[in-house]
Amino acid sequence: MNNLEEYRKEIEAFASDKLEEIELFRAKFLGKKGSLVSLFNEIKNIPAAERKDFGQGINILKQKVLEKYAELKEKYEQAQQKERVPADLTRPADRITLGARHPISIVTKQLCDVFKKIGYTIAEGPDIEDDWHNFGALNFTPEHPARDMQDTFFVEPGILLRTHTSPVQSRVMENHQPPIRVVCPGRVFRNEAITARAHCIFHQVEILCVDEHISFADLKQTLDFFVKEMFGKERKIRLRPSYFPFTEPSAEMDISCDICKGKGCNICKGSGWVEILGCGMVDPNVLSLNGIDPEKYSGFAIGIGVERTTQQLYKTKDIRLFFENDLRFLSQFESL
Ligand code: 2U9
Repeated sequence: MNNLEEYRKEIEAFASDKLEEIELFRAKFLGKKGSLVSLFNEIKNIPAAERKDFGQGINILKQKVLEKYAELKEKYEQAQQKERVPADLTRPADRITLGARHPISIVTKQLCDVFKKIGYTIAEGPDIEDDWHNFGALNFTPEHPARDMQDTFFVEPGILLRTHTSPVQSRVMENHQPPIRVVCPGRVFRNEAITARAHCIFHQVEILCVDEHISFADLKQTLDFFVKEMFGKERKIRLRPSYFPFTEPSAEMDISCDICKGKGCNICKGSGWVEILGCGMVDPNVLSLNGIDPEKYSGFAIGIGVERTTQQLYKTKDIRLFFENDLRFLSQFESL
């Protein structure tokens, strides 16, 4: 019992503001080889009559140690808190890493902006289309061999992933009478093998102009303006006759290849020219199919492949880079 009294005095007298000493105090009494453990082991040697008081005495000491330890630890932590240097509010903030816009988004916007300058408005439509808007309304009869030109992903019979953005223009004509001047950006899908030059998902920007007295000369003027705005005055262009079910006459427009400067490379298939777009006068039958009087109105349409345009502008050689989400590629583009 005398021992207990000694320990009580020692516990009550203990004081320290050093963490190490506080921890040692706790270990001295409560550790595996601590004084109180030894006292508990003593119980069996104490006469039965005194055993109860002895046991209670040890428990009281244990309680005192725990209280003292908690009190000193709390004081220590409060002191630490006060000593801590306040934050430097004038310190410049950490840099925020800005994401970059995808090159396809950058170029899609540039293409749309060129046409917005001359009075076109943007029209968009669904990626999943019906057979009528993707094919029927654009002069593809059910057995039309041109359907084979665009290998289609079908969702269910009659419902498909659009193979071009032309159904958007069909929907515009369905709902509006001329004058119509729309630019239609969007993602399109074709069941094609993925190579450096082709992908099963790609992007188009299509233009439709329908009004009274629209002629091929208006189309050529618009193409001329577009190429000068987009690629600069020094780029050469050439038009080649072509065929599309929805335009007559139709043409394809090439610009001189900027990657090899006309010498020939894998992008231009060695020709020095890159096909940038297709175009033509809207077939009168397409106007009729979409509720517009071909006797009164005529129009032209232009279809631009965004990936090809982007490759020309940024001199990238492999179309797959646009779809791989590799940050080493994507972070090279501007964020604004
Ligand atoms: C309507 C009427 C006519 C859209 C056109 C093209 C020519 C064309 C290609 C360019 C590159 C597709 O991505 S690409 O492979 N497009 O050549 N597209 S005329 O003509 C239309 C569209 C809608 C109602």
